[in-house]
Amino acid sequence: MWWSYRSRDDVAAGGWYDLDLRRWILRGVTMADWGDVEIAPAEIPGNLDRITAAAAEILADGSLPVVVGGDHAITFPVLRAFADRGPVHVVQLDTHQDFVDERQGTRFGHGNVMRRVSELPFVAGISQLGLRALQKYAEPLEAAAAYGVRAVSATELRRGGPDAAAAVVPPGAACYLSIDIDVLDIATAPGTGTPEPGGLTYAELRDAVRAIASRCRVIGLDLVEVSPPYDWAEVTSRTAARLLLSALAAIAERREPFPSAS
Ligand SMILES: [Mn+2]
Repeated sequence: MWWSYRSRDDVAAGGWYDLDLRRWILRGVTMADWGDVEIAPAEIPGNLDRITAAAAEILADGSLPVVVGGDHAITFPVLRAFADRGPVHVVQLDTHQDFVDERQGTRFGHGNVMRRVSELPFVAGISQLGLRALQKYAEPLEAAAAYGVRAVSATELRRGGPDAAAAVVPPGAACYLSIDIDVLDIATAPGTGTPEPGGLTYAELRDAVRAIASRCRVIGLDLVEVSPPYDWAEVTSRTAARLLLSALAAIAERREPFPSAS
């Protein structure tokens, strides 16, 4: 999916009146569905390359990539498309750190993704918010700490609210936002592969995203790990869709240009 600030005659952009905010959101903002990236189940490097190429096309168009998954592994290949666009700070909302280097021969799965992201030379830092999973091994914890991850637990985020989210995001920086739906409580987002109790409410997550979007300059985002076959009554899908609209509205209100390729 891509989204453009530029007005386009062929796409209606009337926006929505948000009864909670008491104002119009996303008026004049156009969006378009870029389609799906074709995935071959047994061809991991090729899949990653196709995802990077698709994200690069969206960036070359001058639009904001909004990538919906699916497996959290996609964050790494999407970020590779930003290689020539200056330093990027990554903000991850997730139950898990996803910092495992290798497990059973896998280095590019959804549990490895932030480790691989940390190795990208243009990634200036990583903030992880909403953490609360149980973890068996110390090595990923130590690697994340050694890298200098700015971590905010689920409890810290709940108690500190949007200010706790904003505090770990560098002001004015170009940020890539990665939202793993399992940061929400298991009751709010049951349709995901590794749900956990003790997570955020929808409103807590939305307010954190708004705080992040007003603190830094979001240049791309993904929302991942929504799994419709595991869902009930479209609870997770509807929550994810509404969250994306709220996130895009907050990003649009900053109205700063995207970084161009150097
Ligand atoms: Mn994740």
